[in-house]
Amino acid sequence: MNVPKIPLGDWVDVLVQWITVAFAGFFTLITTMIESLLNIIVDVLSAGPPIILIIILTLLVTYTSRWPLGIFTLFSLLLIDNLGYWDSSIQTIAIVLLSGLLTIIIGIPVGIWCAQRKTVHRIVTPILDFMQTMPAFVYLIPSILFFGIGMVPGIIASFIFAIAPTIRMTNLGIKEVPKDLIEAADAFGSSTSQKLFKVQLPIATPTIMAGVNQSIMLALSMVVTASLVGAPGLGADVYRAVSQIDVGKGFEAGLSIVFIAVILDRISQNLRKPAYENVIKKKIVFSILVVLVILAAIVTGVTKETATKKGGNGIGAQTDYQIIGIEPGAGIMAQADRALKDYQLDNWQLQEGSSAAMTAELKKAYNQKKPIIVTGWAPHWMFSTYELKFLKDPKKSFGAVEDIHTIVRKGLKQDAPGAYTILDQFSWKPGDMEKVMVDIKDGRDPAEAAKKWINANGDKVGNWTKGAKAGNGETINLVYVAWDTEIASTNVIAKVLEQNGFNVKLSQVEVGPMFAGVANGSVDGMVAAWLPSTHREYYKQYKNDFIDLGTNLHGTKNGLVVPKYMDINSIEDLK
Ligand code: PBE
Repeated sequence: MNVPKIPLGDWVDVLVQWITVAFAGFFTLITTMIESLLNIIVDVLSAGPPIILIIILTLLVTYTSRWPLGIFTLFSLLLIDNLGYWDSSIQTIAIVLLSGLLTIIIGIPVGIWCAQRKTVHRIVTPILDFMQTMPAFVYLIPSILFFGIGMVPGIIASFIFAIAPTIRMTNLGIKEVPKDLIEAADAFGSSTSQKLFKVQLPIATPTIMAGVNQSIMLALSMVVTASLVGAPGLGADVYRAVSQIDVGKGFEAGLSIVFIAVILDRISQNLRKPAYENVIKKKIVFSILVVLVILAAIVTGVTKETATKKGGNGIGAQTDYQIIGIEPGAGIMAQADRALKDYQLDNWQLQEGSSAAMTAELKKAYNQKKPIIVTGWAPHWMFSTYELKFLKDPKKSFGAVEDIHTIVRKGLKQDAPGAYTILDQFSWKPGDMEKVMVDIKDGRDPAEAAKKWINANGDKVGNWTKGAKAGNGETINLVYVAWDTEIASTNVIAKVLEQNGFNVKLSQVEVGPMFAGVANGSVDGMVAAWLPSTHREYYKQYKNDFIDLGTNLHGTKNGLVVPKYMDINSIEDLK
């Protein structure tokens, strides 16, 4: 059939673009509100030394769910602290509590409304179905554009993902209230709100609480996903472990998530009917909790006043002392960390996220002429799209001009000599790569952009394929990381291999797995090793297990990048 593709994606793009601009003020307001709320929760939770919160949580779990679970809580929290995941855990708990709170504030009223009006129910149900089945990753994209990177888009995405059970269960709970009770209430002439608050809600509470409990668990399950857009906490620890293939750290952080899940689950499940209610009244326990929270808030308020402020109106204050980074495993992140130390930028924070989130942030700030500092590298389309500059790096924390190497698995030469030769002869210039990158950034499909460049550069491609034995449909597996540079190079070399008789499969992975995959022979090769500095650690770890075919591009550069309208020139100016 010859029906043209419906540009659904383009329409959504335009819509989101429009919303981003039209509601910019509104989004800033929400961002500030959520950020301050979250800061308050984090401050309250970390008011005293960890042991205080550990004891309080232990007592609370004991009270709601009996002493064996109390003991479990005590030991698991002590273990988390001992392993060094306490701060991350606090951040994770704060994120979950806040998204939980939002689901309650919004979810319960909507659920009630659904129960009271058939039409509302009919409209809301399919929306909920949609929200729950749309992969949660997808929400992260507009979230970044609306709310920037950091915890706010994470909270919003968790909220959307988690709210459904609260709405559904509230609706269900109220509908299941026995008819005769309602009739009795009606017979006594109660108003709708009397009926709701005195009869329906009390009876529906267990069901509603079951919904809230599920929502909290769903919010917790979002923490790893949310770390892709820079939400801090245990999720970020897990993500970091994955991208550096650090099994030990991954296990520790994962285990901490499990502990916190159990604790939050038991508290929220049994809060309504605590195990030891007959020993101490619920009211007393809640009052003590409220007093503690207020006390903690006062304590942190006071210490904050006296603490030395980061403040000032220099570049730090304008950018909130944040440097927008990319994937935690990227070499440039380790270099940026080193820069923070080399230049003694103790106040500054390197925000983890992804390359896509970084360029989205850059675009947003640039369009509003706001100050922003990102980890950037050349060649990159951002330099031809925006007016940007590298900050000078006199201490060479980011290394010097580098090369990109092609690396293949052992044995490829024997198994697919033609592909080996092509990969070995593959070599081009930063300008070439940038052309492909700009094309992709302008919306061309990567494979198409690669084909276009190949067609226009037959001479260069001819040199790569010279003397290579054509393939016989052998499969060649290439890996790459979703950096703009590597999306371009990998697609070009893949097309060339395809045109020479190979069946190329591309897999997008994190940087650690990319090196590990080639080293253990589960994939055939990659064209993305930045050397000698950027990927030094990965290279050192695996260099005996793969074959380095040498440089495919010379002249890359890493560093901190800012728009030209900012009037700083060197990393030293950040002090
Ligand atoms: N980069 C692009 C990568 C290598 C390619 C600079 C973001 C890194 O830092 O690991």
